[in-house]
Amino acid sequence: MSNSANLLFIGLPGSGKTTFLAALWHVLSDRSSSTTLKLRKLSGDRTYLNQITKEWRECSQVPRTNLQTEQVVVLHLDGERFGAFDLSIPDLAGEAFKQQLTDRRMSRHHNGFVQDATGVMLFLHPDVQKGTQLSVARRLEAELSASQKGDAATTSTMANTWSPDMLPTQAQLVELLQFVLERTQRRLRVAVVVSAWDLVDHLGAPRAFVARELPLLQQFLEANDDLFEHSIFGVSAQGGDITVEAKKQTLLELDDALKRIKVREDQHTSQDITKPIAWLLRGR
Ligand SMILES: Nc1nc2c(ncn2[C@@H]2O[C@H](COP(=O)(O)OP(=O)(O)OP(=O)(O)O)[C@@H](O)[C@H]2O)c(=O)[nH]1
Ligand SMILES: [Mg+2]
Repeated sequence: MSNSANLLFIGLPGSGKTTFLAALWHVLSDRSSSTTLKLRKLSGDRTYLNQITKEWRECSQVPRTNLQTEQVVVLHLDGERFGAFDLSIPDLAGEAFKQQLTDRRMSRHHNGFVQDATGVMLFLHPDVQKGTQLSVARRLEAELSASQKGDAATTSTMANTWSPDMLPTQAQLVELLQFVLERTQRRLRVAVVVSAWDLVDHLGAPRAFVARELPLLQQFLEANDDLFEHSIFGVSAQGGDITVEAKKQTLLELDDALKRIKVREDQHTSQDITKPIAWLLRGR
């Protein structure tokens, strides 16, 4: 295995990319738990990681990433059967991915990250109801019947106000994956991470969740197994909903912040947040 690797985190705004990185850095720098990947040494500029991890430890919301605050994080790691290697992960802004959907193009900057990527982590927040439920079906029906009636005023506002937000989340995620796949010759691994897993853990395994809530995404993942391998993880990086004061207090009172983290794959749950990364890197 070569001694460097690059991952690409993709996901819409608020899908949990920065929170994952913050929890990952806590676990790696704390070094007290047994994880598949471990921190080999501290070096380079860790200002950004330390800042987001401080927020994470205090159960405060990590700041939203925007085009100005995007950073590339470099981790010096080690792991059994991995050897020593340096892992780069850019923390990109969900806004930039939305922009890809609107513009139908990718910035040169992002394209560079795609070319370098050895694996892709696709984040989605489990609150995917928006854009997939009856509300959207009803609105589309209303718009269709307005256009059939030749209601010019309604149809012209429709045309003017179309935005990628009107696409169901699962269609947006398939598009984002397609943008990446079109631009790479490699056979990538894709780890789908359902973030905020604590909110939906009682509903079953991550794979079943995706099959039920995002069937188009699931079909896309399965139908393209000749292009890429995928796996689905449920990750609670924060441990619970910090906007609920009582929940936040419970999280803050834990004797060890590590206990907030849960990673589920099929029926197996652990606290090892490096697992999805290790799975991606085994594909190299
Ligand atoms: N309940 C719960 N909520 C979480 C968890 N992890 C993240 N969240 C919430 O989900 C949202 C994700 O936020 P970010 O991590 O900033 O998402 P992001 O993908 O970096 O977003 P952008 O920077 O806008 O691209 C926040 O509101 C978090 O509080 C979790 O483990 N449990
Ligand atoms: Mg972010």
